[in-house]
Parts: sequence; structure tokens; C-alpha cells
Amino acid sequence: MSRTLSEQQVKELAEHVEAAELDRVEILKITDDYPDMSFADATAVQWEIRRRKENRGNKIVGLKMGLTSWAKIHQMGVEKPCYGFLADYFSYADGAKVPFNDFIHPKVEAEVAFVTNKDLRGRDVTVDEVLAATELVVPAVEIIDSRYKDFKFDLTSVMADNSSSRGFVIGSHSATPDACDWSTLGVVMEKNGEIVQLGAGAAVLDHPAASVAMLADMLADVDEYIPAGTFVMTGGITAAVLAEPGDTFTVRYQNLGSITLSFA
Ligand code: OOG
Ligand code: MG
Repeated sequence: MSRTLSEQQVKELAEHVEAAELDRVEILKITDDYPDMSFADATAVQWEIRRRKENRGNKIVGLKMGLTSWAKIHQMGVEKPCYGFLADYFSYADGAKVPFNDFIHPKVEAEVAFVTNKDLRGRDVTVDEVLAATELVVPAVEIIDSRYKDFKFDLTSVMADNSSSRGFVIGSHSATPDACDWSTLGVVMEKNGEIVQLGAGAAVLDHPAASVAMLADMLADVDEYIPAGTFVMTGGITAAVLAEPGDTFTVRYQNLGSITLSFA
């Protein structure tokens, strides 16, 4: 996949998109101005945003896959998955009152995350290899917040926007990778006490570990890999649910407890 943008354009777009995140303002999707930009260009913009944060002293505390379920692919109208990074300040505690003003138009997703204990590298990592390289599986909720107006984008624009990353909450339970079949793990999301979404792990690429394998594959495009000790969110099992100030979300996981957050 070839690049069409100059290094200077990549830097300018990174600054533009990151400023929208930091200032919490909506912008138009960047492919409106750069219709010919490629997924490789978008990947370069995302990595430049990551460097900007690291240069400012932020730590990168994990990686995420996005658009790995049919529910999400249909909801957002894109064709294939994307990935992103998690910065330290994206983290909120289970039970937290999350300041609504940290976001533009937050949406909540129920996910499963893997913590790796071996490097995962290359294009043909299998589900079994991911499980063999996993220390723990943990429930996690993501709070996505596209910087694009009305949450409307294409795959290129969302990749450049760090795949809408802005928040995540890790549950207090964890399990070893052999504890159950993660494809049949049940998940129920409640908003203000009512069930709004439900699903099972297989919604994510037939098995959430397949999402970790796909991340290794996508990182190989830029000569990167998943280092041992990485926290990887595998993508929403259900569609994402829009949050408003005052909303409380509880996501209940089969045998793995629940995660609650409220928007203050
Ligand atoms: C892109 C990010 C999607 C997921 O889990 O599927 C995502 C978006 O829908 O804004 O994080
Ligand atoms: Mg997600």
C-alpha cells in the first residue's frame, strides 16, 4: 500500500486531528480534503499523533483493534478493521464518574482485552498462538469519541484519528486464557438499568484472539509488532451506544464480573 502524502502533510494532519481530540471539537473527516489519501497515509498520521503524545510525556499503555465485529462494521459502514493506541490519560477506573466534558460525543463499547506475555509478530499468527502468548484475559469497556462530525467517517479517516480512541475502563476480574472458550463468553450491556446490547465473544472475528492476531498482521505493514506485556483491546462485541450526561452504563460479563461507569 503506497503513501501519497508528504511527510509535511502527515505532520500537519496529525496536528489537526490531535488538536480536535485535545480541544474536544468536531472536525470534518480528513478525506474530504485529501480524497486520494491511502490507508498507509492514515497509518502514518496515527503514528505521528502517537509520537506527539510521547514527546509530550504521555505513556502508551495499550493497543486496540476497532471495527472487528459485524455489528460495528454495519454500524459505521466501513469495510475492514482498524487499530489504535491507548494513552495513559485515556484510562478511567471501574465505577468512575467520567467527566462528560472529556469527550465530544462519547459512545460505550463492551470488549474483551488480552494481556500478552510473549512478542507477537508477523502475518500468520494463529488464535492458538495468541492464547499461548496470553497472560490474562480481562473484561474492558471502551469509550470511543470520533473527532469527526456526527461520528461519520470512512476507514482512512478513522485510522488517522487513532480509531476514535479516547477512553477505556478495565474490570477488576481476570482469567487465564484457558479458563473458557472466549467465543461463547456472554456480555450484556445495560444503560440506566435497561439492557441495550448483548452478544458473545464470537462476534469479534469468530474469536476475540483472532483480533489480536489481526493486529500483529496489520502492524507488520509498518514493521511493528505486539511486544510482550501489551494490553490489547479486541474491539466492540456489540454496536456502540451513545452516552449522554447523567447516563450510567453497566457491562456484565459471564463469570468475569461487571464494569460500571457514569457520565458526570
Ligand atoms: C471506530 C472504533 C471502533 C471498536 O471497538 O469497534 C472500535 C469507531 O467506531 O468510532 O473501537
Ligand atoms: Mg472499541
